[in-house]
Amino acid sequence: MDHAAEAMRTDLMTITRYVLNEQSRYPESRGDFTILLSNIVLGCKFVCSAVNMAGLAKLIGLAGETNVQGEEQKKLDVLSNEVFVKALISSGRTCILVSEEDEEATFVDPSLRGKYCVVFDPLDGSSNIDCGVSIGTIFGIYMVKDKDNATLDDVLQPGKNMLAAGYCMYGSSCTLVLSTGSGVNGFTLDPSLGEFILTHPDIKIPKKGKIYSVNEGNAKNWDGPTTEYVEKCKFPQDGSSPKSLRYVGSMVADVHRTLLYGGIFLYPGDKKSPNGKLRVLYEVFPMSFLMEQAGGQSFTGKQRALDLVPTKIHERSPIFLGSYDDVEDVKALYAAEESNA
Ligand code: FDP
Repeated sequence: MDHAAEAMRTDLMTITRYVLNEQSRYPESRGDFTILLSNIVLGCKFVCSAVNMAGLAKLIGLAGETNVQGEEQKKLDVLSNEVFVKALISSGRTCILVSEEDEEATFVDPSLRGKYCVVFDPLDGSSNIDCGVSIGTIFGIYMVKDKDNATLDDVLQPGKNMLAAGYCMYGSSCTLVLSTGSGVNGFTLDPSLGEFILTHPDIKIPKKGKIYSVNEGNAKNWDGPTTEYVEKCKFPQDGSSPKSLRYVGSMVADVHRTLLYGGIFLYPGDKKSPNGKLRVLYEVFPMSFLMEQAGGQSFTGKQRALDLVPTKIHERSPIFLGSYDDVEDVKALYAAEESNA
């Protein structure tokens, strides 16, 4: 028997153990972040189990229908939102919540307030639920300035001020990818233990990739640099091989593949939607934070994505993120367009 290998296999690094280890590096820490994170993890486990049941939705009425008992059931995205909002508030560690599902920000009752603001999309890519394609939860965490005088400005901050960001992908396995500002780690849910186990330590995105990921159905309305970039992916002029196209249409799945295999994910602005589709606070920022922490880049077409200062909680922005060199190519095309203007 290989005792060293056996010891490794039985020495499980759960996400809670990982965060507690991180916390021990800060003697002043009182465990608030660990408590907040364990409530986020609880929300992810709940949504994972609900998503796994989605195929049975017609039978048991998970998808906004009436179930066999004649009870009205909530749609999965609405249900996921309720679970996250309740888990976050009950943690006693949050102050302001911004959810994709809620038009207004939630200011937590002063008696339950803590120091963190959480921005999140409880079930991103929800148009994919009914066909069983991977979907996910995305979140970012800020620190409030003064919890007794919290204002929207506490969340309308550039992404570079986030303390942590992550996503949980509900796919062939349930994977939670997290950065607390010192690298990126991936944890996979072991359903038999009900625990997220560290399976992808210190994720680094390849410096250059072989895949581009975009909704090409919008090409007719793209601007010059985006059109030129995608053309270069298909017909490279420098002797390199063309890139492969992969597009799930579910941001968490497309970004997860980009992070692991390298390449670029783009949702550009176009003539119909100059700001693109994706939301700054709970899609663009957390994914950009993870990309940079993994050694990649994220660009809006004008600037580093994490430098953006949102003025509205549901603001959108064009986004190009992924391998360092691939994003560098996009930046060069936008710079060339600007210098020709
Ligand atoms: P969805 O509309 O299914 O909720 O922002 C949401 C999102 O999915 C992303 O997850 C995904 O990357 C994008 O929209 C897909 O948009 P297109 O259908 O326009 O390609």
